[in-house]
Formats: sequence, C-alpha cells, structure tokens
Amino acid sequence: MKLYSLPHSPYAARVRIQARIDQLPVEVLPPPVPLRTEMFMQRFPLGKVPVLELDDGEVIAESWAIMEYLAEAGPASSDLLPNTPLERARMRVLGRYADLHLATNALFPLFRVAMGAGQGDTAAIAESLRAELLKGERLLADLGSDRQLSLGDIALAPTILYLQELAPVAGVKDPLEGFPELSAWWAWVNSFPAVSETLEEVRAGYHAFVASLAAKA
Ligand SMILES: N[C@@H](CCC(=O)N[C@@H](CS)C(=O)NCC(=O)O)C(=O)O
Repeated sequence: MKLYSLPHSPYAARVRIQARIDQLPVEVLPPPVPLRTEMFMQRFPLGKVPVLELDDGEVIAESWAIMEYLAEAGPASSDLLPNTPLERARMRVLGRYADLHLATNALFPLFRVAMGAGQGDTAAIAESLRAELLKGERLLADLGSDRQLSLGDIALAPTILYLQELAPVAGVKDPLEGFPELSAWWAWVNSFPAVSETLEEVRAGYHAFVASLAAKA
C-alpha cells in the first residue's frame, strides 16, 4: 500500500503513527502529482492528503477513514481499535473533538494568523483556544487513565503539536499550561516512540514549510 503524505501534515501524521505502531506494509510517499492541480483532483477527488492507495489501485481519502480501514483490514486486528462499542465510541469522540472543536475553533484561526491571512482578533482566538482545551481537559478526565492508546489519541496528538507551534501568535506560550489532564495525556502519548518520532517529523516538516514560504516571499 502507498500512503501519499506530506511531512508537515497533521492528518497524514496520524496514519504514519498507526503504520509504525502496527508495523503495516505502508510505503510513505509524496503526492504522485502536484496538489491543487486538475490532475490531482481527477485522481483524488477530495484534493487533500493523506490518501491511501491500495495494491489494487483503489484509493481512500480522509485520515479517519484510512485509519479505520487499516485497523479493520490489517493483517492482525489492531490494539488501536478498542473492543467494545462504548470504547470505540469514546475513541471516535476524541477524533471528532480534535477535528470539529479544537481544529475548527482554535487551530485554524491560529493558522490563519500565523500565515499572515489577516491579523484576526488574537485575544478572542486565545480565549477560544482556552475554551476548546478546557473541553479536552474534561473529556480526558472522564475517560480516565486506565485505557489503551487508540486511534482517537493518535488523531489528537498532531493537533496538539500544532497548537504548541502556533499558540504563541496569539500570545499563548504554552497552550497546555494549566491543563493537568491534557499535560499528563501529552506526556503519555509521547512515551510511545512511534508517536514522539512521528511528531518530531511533523515539527521539522512544519518548520521547513514555513521556511519555504519565507523564501518565496
Ligand atoms: N479532513 C482531512 C484533512 C486533510 C487536509 O486538510 N490535508 C491538507 C494537508 S494538512 C491538504 O492536503 N491540503 C491541500 C491543500 O492545501 O491544497 C483529513 O482528515 O484527511
């Protein structure tokens, strides 16, 4: 299988973490045709990475769909996919929290400021960041610490890394400060080498991406 990925993509990073943990036969490659071109759109209708291309040429887009596919279709059933319906629901809630709350209401506004797409109201963005992190703090407290790493944790981790990179543009030096549950969870997920190593790739990829934009400007 081929995973079309970019080093700085937090969405592709989820799948790369999973592939490392479950030792999946996934070759990580850059997109085979340039992003934002008609050729890319024709081959990959949603126009984004990650995309998983199966050995028979079938393609799957969207990180969450790819992760569930790999966990369900992998050679051995994955520990990243919990066994009970309740645990699976909780796993999905973490993923939805990352995408629909934290990214939508905090990460994307920070990213727009960082990319110079308008100054934005940084005080309001910092407030929104705090409110979204408080949701995560309470969510993790409810989940407790006696559980296995799941796809939900893997989905959330790259989002938190990006918040650490971007929150300073809104005057927040350490976004996890004052959130003990999130801080303990962050230390826990980073204790898995597959997670910490992949996150370091994302951090380096993001810095290279920013440097390439600065060089073009
Ligand atoms: N919901 C998608 C989001 C994927 C996404 O936004 N990917 C970005 C890279 S991080 C992308 O491919 N952007 C293409 C572009 O900006 O043209 C997922 O979970 O896979």
